[in-house]
Amino acid sequence: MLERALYVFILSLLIHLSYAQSNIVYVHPEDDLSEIVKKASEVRPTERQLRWQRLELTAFIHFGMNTFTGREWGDGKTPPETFNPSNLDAKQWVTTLKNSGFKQVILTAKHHDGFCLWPSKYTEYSVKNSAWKQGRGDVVREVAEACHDLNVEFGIYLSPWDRNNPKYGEGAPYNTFFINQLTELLTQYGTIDEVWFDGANGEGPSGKKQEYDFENWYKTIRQLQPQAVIAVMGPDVRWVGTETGVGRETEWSVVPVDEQQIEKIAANAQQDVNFKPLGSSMKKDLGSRDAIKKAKALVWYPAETDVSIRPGWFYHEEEDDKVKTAKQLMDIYFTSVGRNSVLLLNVPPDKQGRIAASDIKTLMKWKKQRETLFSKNLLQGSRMESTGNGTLSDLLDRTDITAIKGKDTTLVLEFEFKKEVTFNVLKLQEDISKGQRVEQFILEVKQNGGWEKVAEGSTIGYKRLLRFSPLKAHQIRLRLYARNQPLLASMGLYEAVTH
Ligand code: FUL
Repeated sequence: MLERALYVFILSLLIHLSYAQSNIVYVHPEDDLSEIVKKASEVRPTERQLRWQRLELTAFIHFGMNTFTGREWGDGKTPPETFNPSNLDAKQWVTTLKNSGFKQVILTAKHHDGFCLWPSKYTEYSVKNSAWKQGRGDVVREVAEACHDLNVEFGIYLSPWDRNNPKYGEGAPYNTFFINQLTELLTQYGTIDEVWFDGANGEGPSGKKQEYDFENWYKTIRQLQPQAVIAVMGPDVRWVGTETGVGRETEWSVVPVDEQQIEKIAANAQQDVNFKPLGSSMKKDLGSRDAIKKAKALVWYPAETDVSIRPGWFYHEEEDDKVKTAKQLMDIYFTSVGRNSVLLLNVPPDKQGRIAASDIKTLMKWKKQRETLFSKNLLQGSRMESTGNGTLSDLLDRTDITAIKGKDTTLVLEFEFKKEVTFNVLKLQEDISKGQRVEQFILEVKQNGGWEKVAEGSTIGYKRLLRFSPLKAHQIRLRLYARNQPLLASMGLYEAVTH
Protein backbone atom coordinates (compact mmCIF):
# COMPACT_ATOMS: atom_id res chain seq x y z
CA MET A 1 0.00 0.00 0.00
CA LEU A 2 2.73 2.37 1.10
CA GLU A 3 4.77 1.41 -1.93
CA ARG A 4 1.86 2.22 -4.20
CA ALA A 5 1.36 5.61 -2.53
CA LEU A 6 5.03 6.37 -2.98
CA TYR A 7 4.85 5.29 -6.61
CA VAL A 8 1.84 7.55 -7.25
CA PHE A 9 3.60 10.41 -5.48
CA ILE A 10 6.79 10.06 -7.55
CA LEU A 11 4.80 9.72 -10.74
CA SER A 12 2.78 12.86 -10.04
CA LEU A 13 5.96 14.70 -9.10
CA LEU A 14 7.56 13.71 -12.39
CA ILE A 15 4.49 14.76 -14.34
CA HIS A 16 4.44 18.04 -12.44
CA LEU A 17 8.13 18.69 -13.07
CA SER A 18 7.97 17.96 -16.78
CA TYR A 19 4.83 20.08 -17.04
CA ALA A 20 6.24 22.95 -15.02
CA GLN A 21 9.47 23.11 -16.94
CA SER A 22 8.01 22.81 -20.35
CA ASN A 23 8.40 25.17 -23.25
CA ILE A 24 4.75 24.48 -24.09
CA VAL A 25 1.76 24.23 -21.76
CA TYR A 26 -1.65 23.03 -22.93
CA VAL A 27 -4.83 24.82 -21.96
CA HIS A 28 -7.91 22.70 -21.18
CA PRO A 29 -11.34 23.90 -22.26
CA GLU A 30 -12.44 24.02 -18.62
CA ASP A 31 -9.51 26.21 -17.49
CA ASP A 32 -10.64 29.63 -16.34
CA LEU A 33 -8.60 32.78 -16.95
CA SER A 34 -6.75 32.59 -13.63
CA GLU A 35 -5.70 29.02 -14.41
CA ILE A 36 -4.58 30.03 -17.91
CA VAL A 37 -2.58 32.94 -16.50
CA LYS A 38 -0.93 30.64 -13.98
CA LYS A 39 -0.10 28.18 -16.75
CA ALA A 40 1.39 31.02 -18.81
CA SER A 41 3.69 31.86 -15.90
CA GLU A 42 5.01 28.30 -15.93
CA VAL A 43 6.11 28.20 -19.56
CA ARG A 44 9.89 28.29 -19.78
CA PRO A 45 12.48 28.81 -22.48
CA THR A 46 14.37 25.83 -23.82
CA GLU A 47 18.08 25.77 -23.11
CA ARG A 48 18.85 27.03 -26.60
CA GLN A 49 16.33 29.88 -26.28
CA LEU A 50 17.80 30.92 -22.95
CA ARG A 51 21.36 30.93 -24.28
CA TRP A 52 20.20 33.01 -27.22
CA GLN A 53 18.28 35.53 -25.10
CA ARG A 54 21.32 36.15 -22.91
CA LEU A 55 23.35 37.23 -25.95
CA GLU A 56 21.39 40.53 -26.06
CA LEU A 57 23.42 41.89 -28.98
CA THR A 58 23.76 39.91 -32.19
CA ALA A 59 24.96 41.12 -35.57
CA PHE A 60 23.85 40.46 -39.12
CA ILE A 61 26.27 40.57 -42.02
CA HIS A 62 24.63 41.12 -45.39
CA PHE A 63 27.32 40.50 -47.97
CA GLY A 64 27.14 38.95 -51.42
CA MET A 65 26.44 39.71 -55.05
CA ASN A 66 24.32 42.75 -54.14
CA THR A 67 27.38 44.36 -52.55
CA PHE A 68 28.86 44.57 -56.06
CA THR A 69 25.76 45.45 -58.06
CA GLY A 70 24.38 48.09 -55.71
CA ARG A 71 21.10 46.22 -55.34
CA GLU A 72 19.07 45.08 -52.37
CA TRP A 73 17.42 42.13 -54.11
CA GLY A 74 19.38 40.49 -56.91
CA ASP A 75 17.60 38.58 -59.67
CA GLY A 76 20.04 35.67 -59.82
CA LYS A 77 21.23 36.59 -63.32
CA THR A 78 24.38 38.56 -62.51
CA PRO A 79 27.43 36.55 -63.68
CA PRO A 80 29.29 34.93 -60.75
CA GLU A 81 32.57 36.63 -61.78
CA THR A 82 31.06 39.94 -60.59
CA PHE A 83 31.66 38.90 -56.98
CA ASN A 84 35.20 40.09 -56.32
CA PRO A 85 36.09 41.69 -52.98
CA SER A 86 39.56 43.21 -53.26
CA ASN A 87 40.62 42.84 -49.65
CA LEU A 88 38.19 40.63 -47.76
CA ASP A 89 39.02 40.38 -44.08
CA ALA A 90 36.53 38.36 -42.04
CA LYS A 91 38.69 38.78 -38.94
CA GLN A 92 38.20 42.52 -39.22
CA TRP A 93 34.40 42.01 -39.29
CA VAL A 94 34.28 39.77 -36.28
CA THR A 95 36.85 41.76 -34.30
CA THR A 96 34.96 44.99 -34.94
CA LEU A 97 31.68 43.45 -33.88
CA LYS A 98 33.15 41.73 -30.84
CA ASN A 99 34.82 44.97 -29.73
CA SER A 100 31.49 46.73 -29.98
CA GLY A 101 29.82 44.20 -27.70
CA PHE A 102 28.22 41.71 -30.10
CA LYS A 103 28.09 38.11 -29.01
CA GLN A 104 27.03 36.48 -32.27
CA VAL A 105 27.38 37.06 -36.01
CA ILE A 106 24.91 35.80 -38.63
CA LEU A 107 26.17 35.73 -42.23
CA THR A 108 24.01 35.74 -45.37
CA ALA A 109 25.41 32.50 -46.79
CA LYS A 110 22.82 32.82 -49.57
CA HIS A 111 20.44 35.72 -50.23
CA HIS A 112 17.43 35.69 -52.57
CA ASP A 113 19.62 35.89 -55.72
CA GLY A 114 20.84 32.36 -54.94
CA PHE A 115 24.55 33.28 -55.00
CA CYS A 116 26.36 31.15 -52.41
CA LEU A 117 29.21 32.50 -50.31
CA TRP A 118 30.54 28.96 -49.94
CA PRO A 119 31.54 26.56 -52.78
CA SER A 120 28.34 24.50 -52.68
CA LYS A 121 28.46 21.21 -54.54
CA TYR A 122 24.86 21.63 -55.61
CA THR A 123 25.03 24.80 -57.72
CA GLU A 124 27.42 26.58 -60.03
CA TYR A 125 26.22 29.94 -58.74
CA SER A 126 28.75 30.50 -55.98
CA VAL A 127 32.14 31.84 -54.97
CA LYS A 128 33.76 28.89 -56.76
CA ASN A 129 32.98 30.53 -60.12
CA SER A 130 33.79 34.06 -59.00
CA ALA A 131 36.91 36.08 -59.65
CA TRP A 132 37.69 36.20 -55.92
CA LYS A 133 40.73 34.08 -55.00
CA GLN A 134 40.49 32.43 -58.46
CA GLY A 135 37.40 30.60 -57.30
CA ARG A 136 39.15 28.95 -54.36
CA GLY A 137 37.70 31.16 -51.60
CA ASP A 138 35.00 30.39 -49.04
CA VAL A 139 33.50 33.35 -47.17
CA VAL A 140 31.44 31.13 -44.88
CA ARG A 141 34.61 29.33 -43.76
CA GLU A 142 36.50 32.58 -43.16
CA VAL A 143 33.71 34.04 -41.04
CA ALA A 144 33.06 30.78 -39.17
CA GLU A 145 36.76 30.46 -38.33
CA ALA A 146 37.04 34.07 -37.24
CA CYS A 147 34.01 33.61 -34.97
CA HIS A 148 35.26 30.37 -33.49
CA ASP A 149 38.76 31.83 -32.95
CA LEU A 150 37.39 34.95 -31.28
CA ASN A 151 34.77 33.13 -29.23
CA VAL A 152 31.82 34.77 -30.94
CA GLU A 153 28.77 32.67 -31.79
CA PHE A 154 28.12 32.00 -35.45
CA GLY A 155 24.85 31.81 -37.38
CA ILE A 156 23.76 31.45 -40.98
CA TYR A 157 21.08 33.08 -43.10
CA LEU A 158 20.01 30.79 -45.91
CA SER A 159 17.32 32.30 -48.10
CA PRO A 160 14.61 29.81 -49.04
CA TRP A 161 13.71 32.01 -52.00
CA ASP A 162 16.31 31.30 -54.70
CA ARG A 163 15.96 33.34 -57.88
CA ASN A 164 18.73 31.45 -59.65
CA ASN A 165 18.01 27.79 -59.09
CA PRO A 166 15.92 26.16 -61.87
CA LYS A 167 14.46 23.67 -59.39
CA TYR A 168 12.80 26.47 -57.44
CA GLY A 169 9.04 26.12 -57.86
CA GLU A 170 9.17 22.40 -58.65
CA GLY A 171 8.32 21.19 -55.15
CA ALA A 172 10.24 18.17 -53.80
CA PRO A 173 13.36 18.55 -56.01
CA TYR A 174 13.98 22.06 -54.67
CA ASN A 175 13.32 21.05 -51.08
CA THR A 176 15.89 18.26 -51.44
CA PHE A 177 18.36 20.71 -52.97
CA PHE A 178 17.72 23.06 -50.05
CA ILE A 179 18.32 20.31 -47.48
CA ASN A 180 21.55 19.43 -49.29
CA GLN A 181 22.72 23.02 -49.00
CA LEU A 182 21.67 23.21 -45.36
CA THR A 183 23.55 19.98 -44.68
CA GLU A 184 26.71 21.40 -46.22
CA LEU A 185 26.48 24.45 -43.99
CA LEU A 186 25.63 22.47 -40.87
CA THR A 187 28.36 19.87 -41.27
CA GLN A 188 31.39 21.69 -42.67
CA TYR A 189 31.78 24.78 -40.51
CA GLY A 190 31.80 23.68 -36.87
CA THR A 191 29.19 24.87 -34.40
CA ILE A 192 26.25 26.85 -35.79
CA ASP A 193 24.27 28.74 -33.16
CA GLU A 194 21.42 30.27 -35.16
CA VAL A 195 19.79 29.44 -38.49
CA TRP A 196 17.81 32.36 -39.90
CA PHE A 197 15.08 31.81 -42.49
CA ASP A 198 13.16 34.75 -43.80
CA GLY A 199 9.74 34.31 -45.29
CA ALA A 200 10.20 35.80 -48.76
CA ASN A 201 8.54 33.45 -51.22
CA GLY A 202 8.57 35.05 -54.66
CA GLU A 203 8.86 33.54 -58.10
CA GLY A 204 11.84 31.54 -59.27
CA PRO A 205 13.45 31.54 -62.75
CA SER A 206 10.54 29.44 -64.06
CA GLY A 207 7.98 32.00 -62.87
CA LYS A 208 6.73 29.53 -60.24
CA LYS A 209 6.57 29.80 -56.48
CA GLN A 210 7.93 27.08 -54.24
CA GLU A 211 6.13 25.35 -51.41
CA TYR A 212 8.68 25.22 -48.61
CA ASP A 213 9.12 22.04 -46.59
CA PHE A 214 9.95 23.74 -43.31
CA GLU A 215 9.28 20.67 -41.23
CA ASN A 216 12.04 18.64 -42.86
CA TRP A 217 14.40 21.59 -42.79
CA TYR A 218 13.86 21.94 -39.04
CA LYS A 219 14.43 18.21 -38.55
CA THR A 220 17.75 18.47 -40.39
CA ILE A 221 18.85 21.35 -38.15
CA ARG A 222 17.80 19.63 -34.92
CA GLN A 223 19.67 16.53 -35.98
CA LEU A 224 22.89 18.18 -37.10
CA GLN A 225 23.12 21.23 -34.79
CA PRO A 226 20.70 20.69 -31.90
CA GLN A 227 21.89 23.78 -30.00
CA ALA A 228 21.05 26.16 -32.86
CA VAL A 229 17.97 28.36 -32.55
CA ILE A 230 15.81 28.55 -35.67
CA ALA A 231 14.63 32.08 -36.48
CA VAL A 232 12.39 33.77 -37.68
CA MET A 233 10.47 31.43 -39.98
CA GLY A 234 11.14 28.93 -37.27
CA PRO A 235 9.96 27.61 -33.93
CA ASP A 236 12.50 29.15 -31.53
CA VAL A 237 12.67 32.87 -32.24
CA ARG A 238 9.94 35.21 -33.47
CA TRP A 239 10.34 38.28 -35.68
CA VAL A 240 9.27 41.33 -33.68
CA GLY A 241 7.42 42.63 -36.72
CA THR A 242 9.32 45.80 -37.65
CA GLU A 243 12.65 46.57 -39.28
CA THR A 244 13.11 49.89 -37.51
CA GLY A 245 14.66 48.63 -34.30
CA VAL A 246 11.51 49.43 -32.35
CA GLY A 247 9.86 46.58 -30.47
CA ARG A 248 6.71 46.43 -28.38
CA GLU A 249 6.47 48.07 -24.98
CA THR A 250 4.47 45.09 -23.80
CA GLU A 251 6.53 42.14 -24.99
CA TRP A 252 5.56 38.70 -23.71
CA SER A 253 7.82 35.79 -24.59
CA VAL A 254 4.90 33.51 -23.73
CA VAL A 255 2.33 33.62 -26.51
CA PRO A 256 -0.48 31.47 -27.91
CA VAL A 257 0.84 28.52 -29.91
CA ASP A 258 -0.84 29.89 -33.07
CA GLU A 259 1.80 32.62 -33.27
CA GLN A 260 4.28 29.86 -34.06
CA GLN A 261 2.37 28.49 -37.03
CA ILE A 262 4.17 28.80 -40.31
CA GLU A 263 1.09 30.04 -42.23
CA LYS A 264 0.65 32.86 -39.75
CA ILE A 265 4.32 33.83 -39.85
CA ALA A 266 4.34 33.65 -43.64
CA ALA A 267 1.40 36.05 -43.92
CA ASN A 268 3.51 38.65 -42.15
CA ALA A 269 6.75 37.91 -43.99
CA GLN A 270 8.22 40.19 -46.58
CA GLN A 271 7.12 39.26 -50.12
CA ASP A 272 8.49 42.11 -52.17
CA VAL A 273 10.42 45.33 -51.67
CA ASN A 274 7.36 47.36 -50.80
CA PHE A 275 5.81 44.78 -48.52
CA LYS A 276 4.45 45.94 -45.19
CA PRO A 277 3.55 43.35 -42.54
CA LEU A 278 -0.17 42.88 -41.99
CA GLY A 279 -0.30 43.48 -38.27
CA SER A 280 1.35 46.58 -36.90
CA SER A 281 3.68 45.14 -34.33
CA MET A 282 3.43 48.28 -32.27
CA LYS A 283 -0.27 47.96 -31.62
CA LYS A 284 -0.64 44.28 -31.39
CA ASP A 285 0.02 42.75 -28.03
CA LEU A 286 0.67 39.02 -28.22
CA GLY A 287 0.67 37.72 -24.68
CA SER A 288 -1.58 39.79 -22.38
CA ARG A 289 -4.51 38.17 -20.55
CA ASP A 290 -6.74 39.20 -23.41
CA ALA A 291 -4.41 37.70 -26.00
CA ILE A 292 -4.05 34.34 -24.24
CA LYS A 293 -7.55 33.76 -22.92
CA LYS A 294 -8.62 31.69 -25.94
CA ALA A 295 -5.29 29.96 -26.59
CA LYS A 296 -5.17 26.18 -27.05
CA ALA A 297 -1.63 26.09 -25.76
CA LEU A 298 1.02 28.57 -24.69
CA VAL A 299 4.61 28.52 -25.88
CA TRP A 300 7.86 30.32 -25.18
CA TYR A 301 8.49 32.22 -28.40
CA PRO A 302 10.66 35.31 -27.81
CA ALA A 303 11.14 38.31 -30.07
CA GLU A 304 14.13 39.30 -32.18
CA THR A 305 14.45 42.86 -33.48
CA ASP A 306 16.38 43.17 -36.74
CA VAL A 307 17.47 46.49 -38.20
CA SER A 308 20.33 47.77 -40.34
CA ILE A 309 22.94 50.33 -39.34
CA ARG A 310 22.41 51.78 -42.85
CA PRO A 311 19.23 52.43 -44.84
CA GLY A 312 19.77 49.23 -46.86
CA TRP A 313 20.70 45.70 -45.77
CA PHE A 314 23.63 45.61 -48.22
CA TYR A 315 26.49 48.11 -48.44
CA HIS A 316 25.99 50.99 -50.90
CA GLU A 317 28.63 53.67 -51.17
CA GLU A 318 26.06 56.41 -51.55
CA GLU A 319 24.75 55.58 -48.07
CA ASP A 320 28.11 56.21 -46.36
CA ASP A 321 26.74 59.44 -44.91
CA LYS A 322 23.52 57.79 -43.76
CA VAL A 323 25.03 55.44 -41.19
CA LYS A 324 23.03 55.57 -37.96
CA THR A 325 24.57 57.75 -35.25
CA ALA A 326 25.57 56.46 -31.81
CA LYS A 327 22.52 58.26 -30.44
CA GLN A 328 20.21 56.45 -32.87
CA LEU A 329 21.82 53.12 -31.95
CA MET A 330 21.31 53.92 -28.28
CA ASP A 331 17.62 54.65 -28.94
CA ILE A 332 17.41 51.29 -30.71
CA TYR A 333 19.12 49.59 -27.77
CA PHE A 334 16.41 50.90 -25.46
CA THR A 335 13.58 49.88 -27.80
CA SER A 336 14.93 46.39 -28.52
CA VAL A 337 17.14 44.92 -25.77
CA GLY A 338 15.34 47.25 -23.35
CA ARG A 339 12.00 45.80 -24.43
CA ASN A 340 12.64 42.13 -23.85
CA SER A 341 14.02 41.26 -27.25
CA VAL A 342 17.39 40.41 -28.76
CA LEU A 343 18.83 43.01 -31.13
CA LEU A 344 20.05 41.77 -34.51
CA LEU A 345 21.91 44.74 -35.97
CA ASN A 346 23.07 44.51 -39.56
CA VAL A 347 26.55 45.87 -40.38
CA PRO A 348 27.28 45.24 -44.07
CA PRO A 349 30.90 45.09 -45.32
CA ASP A 350 31.85 47.13 -48.40
CA LYS A 351 33.15 46.11 -51.85
CA GLN A 352 36.64 45.63 -50.50
CA GLY A 353 35.22 43.13 -48.05
CA ARG A 354 35.75 45.30 -44.99
CA ILE A 355 33.49 47.08 -42.55
CA ALA A 356 33.70 50.77 -43.44
CA ALA A 357 35.41 53.27 -41.13
CA SER A 358 32.18 55.26 -40.72
CA ASP A 359 30.37 52.21 -39.32
CA ILE A 360 33.22 51.31 -36.96
CA LYS A 361 33.31 54.84 -35.61
CA THR A 362 29.63 54.91 -34.74
CA LEU A 363 29.70 51.38 -33.27
CA MET A 364 32.60 52.21 -30.96
CA LYS A 365 31.06 55.48 -29.86
CA TRP A 366 27.83 53.71 -28.98
CA LYS A 367 29.74 51.01 -27.08
CA LYS A 368 31.48 53.70 -24.99
CA GLN A 369 28.18 55.39 -24.26
CA ARG A 370 26.69 52.11 -23.04
CA GLU A 371 29.68 51.45 -20.82
CA THR A 372 29.53 54.92 -19.31
CA LEU A 373 25.79 54.80 -18.76
CA PHE A 374 25.75 51.45 -16.98
CA SER A 375 29.02 51.84 -15.09
CA LYS A 376 27.47 53.22 -11.92
CA ASN A 377 24.39 51.66 -10.36
CA LEU A 378 23.03 54.28 -7.98
CA LEU A 379 21.36 51.62 -5.83
CA GLN A 380 24.83 50.67 -4.63
CA GLY A 381 25.22 51.74 -0.99
CA SER A 382 21.48 52.28 -0.43
CA ARG A 383 19.43 50.60 2.28
CA MET A 384 16.81 48.19 0.95
CA GLU A 385 13.66 46.83 2.48
CA SER A 386 11.57 44.29 0.69
CA THR A 387 8.42 42.21 1.04
CA GLY A 388 10.22 39.29 -0.61
CA ASN A 389 13.23 37.07 0.08
CA GLY A 390 16.67 38.16 -1.09
CA THR A 391 19.36 40.74 -0.53
CA LEU A 392 20.46 43.99 -2.12
CA SER A 393 23.88 42.62 -2.97
CA ASP A 394 22.28 39.77 -4.95
CA LEU A 395 20.12 42.27 -6.76
CA LEU A 396 23.17 44.27 -7.76
CA ASP A 397 25.51 41.38 -8.53
CA ARG A 398 23.21 39.07 -10.39
CA THR A 399 22.06 39.56 -13.89
CA ASP A 400 19.71 36.79 -14.82
CA ILE A 401 19.15 34.44 -11.91
CA THR A 402 16.75 35.09 -9.05
CA ALA A 403 17.98 37.67 -6.55
CA ILE A 404 14.69 38.52 -4.86
CA LYS A 405 11.61 36.33 -4.80
CA GLY A 406 8.15 37.63 -3.95
CA LYS A 407 6.20 35.83 -1.23
CA ASP A 408 2.96 36.12 -3.21
CA THR A 409 2.23 37.57 -6.65
CA THR A 410 3.50 41.00 -5.62
CA LEU A 411 6.84 42.40 -4.58
CA VAL A 412 7.59 45.80 -3.10
CA LEU A 413 11.14 47.12 -2.74
CA GLU A 414 12.01 50.33 -0.93
CA PHE A 415 15.40 52.01 -1.17
CA GLU A 416 16.79 54.79 0.97
CA PHE A 417 19.89 56.65 -0.19
CA LYS A 418 22.60 58.17 2.00
CA LYS A 419 22.39 61.31 -0.04
CA GLU A 420 20.08 62.46 -2.77
CA VAL A 421 20.55 60.75 -6.14
CA THR A 422 19.68 61.96 -9.64
CA PHE A 423 18.66 59.34 -12.21
CA ASN A 424 16.88 59.01 -15.53
CA VAL A 425 17.23 55.33 -16.42
CA LEU A 426 15.68 52.28 -14.78
CA LYS A 427 16.78 48.71 -15.52
CA LEU A 428 14.83 45.62 -14.47
CA GLN A 429 15.44 41.94 -15.19
CA GLU A 430 13.41 38.84 -14.41
CA ASP A 431 14.83 35.36 -13.97
CA ILE A 432 13.33 34.06 -17.21
CA SER A 433 14.89 30.63 -16.78
CA LYS A 434 11.77 30.06 -14.65
CA GLY A 435 9.36 31.93 -16.91
CA GLN A 436 8.07 35.44 -17.49
CA ARG A 437 5.76 36.65 -14.77
CA VAL A 438 5.61 40.41 -14.18
CA GLU A 439 2.55 42.15 -15.65
CA GLN A 440 3.05 45.58 -14.17
CA PHE A 441 5.79 47.59 -12.50
CA ILE A 442 5.56 51.00 -10.87
CA LEU A 443 8.42 53.23 -9.77
CA GLU A 444 7.71 55.84 -7.12
CA VAL A 445 9.65 58.61 -5.45
CA LYS A 446 9.03 59.82 -1.91
CA GLN A 447 7.94 63.42 -1.93
CA ASN A 448 6.63 65.46 1.00
CA GLY A 449 6.02 62.29 2.98
CA GLY A 450 4.01 60.58 0.22
CA TRP A 451 4.79 58.29 -2.72
CA GLU A 452 4.55 59.77 -6.18
CA LYS A 453 4.48 57.60 -9.29
CA VAL A 454 7.25 58.59 -11.71
CA ALA A 455 7.44 55.70 -14.16
CA GLU A 456 5.55 52.53 -14.94
CA GLY A 457 5.37 49.74 -17.44
CA SER A 458 3.86 46.35 -18.12
CA THR A 459 6.24 43.51 -19.00
CA ILE A 460 9.86 43.12 -17.90
CA GLY A 461 11.03 39.73 -19.20
CA TYR A 462 14.74 39.24 -19.74
CA LYS A 463 15.45 42.98 -19.61
CA ARG A 464 13.47 46.18 -19.43
CA LEU A 465 15.01 49.63 -19.73
CA LEU A 466 13.10 52.86 -19.26
CA ARG A 467 14.30 56.40 -19.81
CA PHE A 468 12.66 59.49 -18.38
CA SER A 469 13.49 63.10 -17.42
CA PRO A 470 16.02 63.33 -14.59
CA LEU A 471 14.56 62.73 -11.13
CA LYS A 472 15.98 63.50 -7.72
CA ALA A 473 15.21 61.32 -4.72
CA HIS A 474 16.21 60.30 -1.21
CA GLN A 475 13.85 57.37 -1.24
CA ILE A 476 12.30 55.32 -4.02
CA ARG A 477 9.92 52.39 -4.21
CA LEU A 478 9.35 49.70 -6.83
CA ARG A 479 6.11 47.75 -6.93
CA LEU A 480 5.68 44.58 -9.01
CA TYR A 481 2.47 42.74 -9.86
CA ALA A 482 2.89 39.34 -11.41
CA ARG A 483 1.22 36.16 -12.68
CA ASN A 484 3.04 34.14 -10.07
CA GLN A 485 5.69 34.92 -7.44
CA PRO A 486 7.92 37.58 -9.06
CA LEU A 487 11.52 36.48 -9.52
CA LEU A 488 13.52 39.66 -9.85
CA ALA A 489 17.06 39.05 -11.09
CA SER A 490 18.47 42.53 -11.31
CA MET A 491 17.65 46.19 -10.85
CA GLY A 492 19.58 49.35 -11.64
CA LEU A 493 19.16 53.11 -11.52
CA TYR A 494 21.48 55.17 -13.69
CA GLU A 495 22.09 58.69 -14.80
CA ALA A 496 22.45 59.06 -18.57
CA VAL A 497 24.24 62.24 -19.44
CA THR A 498 22.86 63.63 -22.67
CA HIS A 499 25.01 65.87 -24.86
C1 FUL B 1 14.23 40.13 -45.62
C2 FUL B 1 14.97 40.20 -46.95
O1 FUL B 1 14.08 40.31 -48.00
C3 FUL B 1 15.89 41.39 -46.87
O2 FUL B 1 16.62 41.55 -48.04
C4 FUL B 1 16.83 41.18 -45.69
O3 FUL B 1 17.65 40.06 -45.93
C5 FUL B 1 16.02 40.98 -44.41
C6 FUL B 1 16.84 40.74 -43.20
O4 FUL B 1 15.12 39.91 -44.57
O5 FUL B 1 13.23 39.20 -45.62
